[in-house]
Amino acid sequence: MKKLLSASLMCADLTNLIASVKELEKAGIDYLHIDIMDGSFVPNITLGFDLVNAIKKVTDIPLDIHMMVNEPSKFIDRMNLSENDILCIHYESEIHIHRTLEMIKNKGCKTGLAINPQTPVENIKHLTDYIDMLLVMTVSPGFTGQKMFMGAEKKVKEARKLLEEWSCSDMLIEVDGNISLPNGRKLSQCGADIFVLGTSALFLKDKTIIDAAEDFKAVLE
Ligand code: S6P
Ligand code: MG
Repeated sequence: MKKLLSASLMCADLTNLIASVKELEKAGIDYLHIDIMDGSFVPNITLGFDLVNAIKKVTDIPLDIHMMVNEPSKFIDRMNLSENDILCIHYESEIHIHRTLEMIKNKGCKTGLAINPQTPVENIKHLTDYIDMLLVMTVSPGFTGQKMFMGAEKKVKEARKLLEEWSCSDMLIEVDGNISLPNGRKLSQCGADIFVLGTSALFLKDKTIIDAAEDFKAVLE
């Protein structure tokens, strides 16, 4: 399966977001990762629905929306998405998660389900028919610039193995948090398909976005 890059917009230059998006287009980035936090599911507040709808108007890069909010079902209607966009919610964020996944499916975009470091991959077993992408969090969600948790490689390997056992090998595995060049290479070998790139590999002080993206693609080959 082709390896895909998703740029985390909360790490971009927020004073000149359009310029960053245009550079990401030139760099051949596959998705724009938009982190939505509510200050309750995670101890931080970041980007929101108006930004999602605004970004949609200025680029054709598909969106990869990561909702770190409690009861995401209340907010799903607030975003105008198309069939190639991914709307990802957290397994831990709602009691009746199946109903919310169904709501996303009915919206016509792709469904993503994220699991925190402590959530076992087995928990998604009976939901696989509703999921296009499994997001294996490689840090506890909430902040940029954290260190990858120690069990991340083992967990991605296990996720890939279980998806095959459940006959869902088409499901994409995304990894998010401290995806540096060495961590990206290791997680790719463990079976990850989509890499969320933030301060660890894409938005760097000493490299342009285009050069950083090229370097990242090179380590996955
Ligand atoms: C964090 C959020 C992430 C970060 C990204 C930052 O909870 O979900 O998407 O924006 O992980 O990347 P880095 O390289 O700074 O960890
Ligand atoms: Mg994220």
